[in-house]
Amino acid sequence: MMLQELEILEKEAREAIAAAGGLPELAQLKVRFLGKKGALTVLLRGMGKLPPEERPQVGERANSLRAALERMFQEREKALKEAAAAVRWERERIDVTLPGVQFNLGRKHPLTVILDEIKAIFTGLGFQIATGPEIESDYYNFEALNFLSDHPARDMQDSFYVSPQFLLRTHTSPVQIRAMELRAPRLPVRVIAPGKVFRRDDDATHSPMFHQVEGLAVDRGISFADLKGTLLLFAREMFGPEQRIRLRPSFFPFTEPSAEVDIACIMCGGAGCRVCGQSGWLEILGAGMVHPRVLEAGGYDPAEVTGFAFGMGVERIAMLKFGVDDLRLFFTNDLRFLKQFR
Ligand code: 2NM
Repeated sequence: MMLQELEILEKEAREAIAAAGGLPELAQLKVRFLGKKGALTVLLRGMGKLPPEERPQVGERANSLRAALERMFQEREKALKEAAAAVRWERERIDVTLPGVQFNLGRKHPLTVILDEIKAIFTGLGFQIATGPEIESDYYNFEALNFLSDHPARDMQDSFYVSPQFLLRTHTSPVQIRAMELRAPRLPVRVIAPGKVFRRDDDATHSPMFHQVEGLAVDRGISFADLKGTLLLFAREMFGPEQRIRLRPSFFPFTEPSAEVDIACIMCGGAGCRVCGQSGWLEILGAGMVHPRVLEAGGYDPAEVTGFAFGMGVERIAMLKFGVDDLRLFFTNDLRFLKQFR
């Protein structure tokens, strides 16, 4: 009778263990069949009512059933754990042979490349970098720079005025005036002013916004030779150690004397070609000795100090160095163009 009950219990347990869908369910079944108040324990308590000769056989059967069920629980637990791990692996595994996520590295704009190079050359010579507002007063943009009140550059047609007194700066020279004002009467002054400037033209060779770097050195005894030496060194660092320059007389309101500075053509080396219009020379800079009235506007006494100044267009230098023939390419942001520069 009792053996029969054990048999039924075994069948019931086997089926329940096989059907258990998860570990919590399996743990519950273990309590139900093998726990202190479980089915097997309850059955064994009834052994006392058996005739003594039947007890060993039933006891043996009960013990082996307990061992068999414990083994089944263990195996089922292992199988459920493995199944769960396999599911997790399928869901989380990383296929390292898959192509990576493509991301495009940015890079410097070609004008920034050139601007950074120019800055490095002049900071290496002891110049400091000065910046100032892009909207300037008539005073800083023209008056302090010795432009006469009827100078054509002051014309509404040539500049972007935002009011009768204020305009988008047409050069970075006003930054030099501000730098002198801040530093006077201390010496020396050695600054470069890089930045955006604005003029009212727009064609293949002129953009309404372009970039300039202007330089200024003020001290006792600064000479035109200091200017020439500085510009020659710049040309050689920028265009190669053999680079030659030449200076031609010119005129600017803010310098006297003034000069246009050429470098030997970087295409033909001076022989004459299409790039230099057969002249062998390329104009890259304007320069001169700072006008006494400009030194005065900056807070310096022109009887005590002299200074040189120069200015260059960043786009022009970038076009020459990179062989770009249309200025507008720098501003249309076509990636096919921009990706060609390091
Ligand atoms: C140029 C050419 C010559 C220049 C002058 C000054 C200042 F403010 F110090 F007077 N800064 N830059 C200068 C001189 C700029 O650009 C073609």
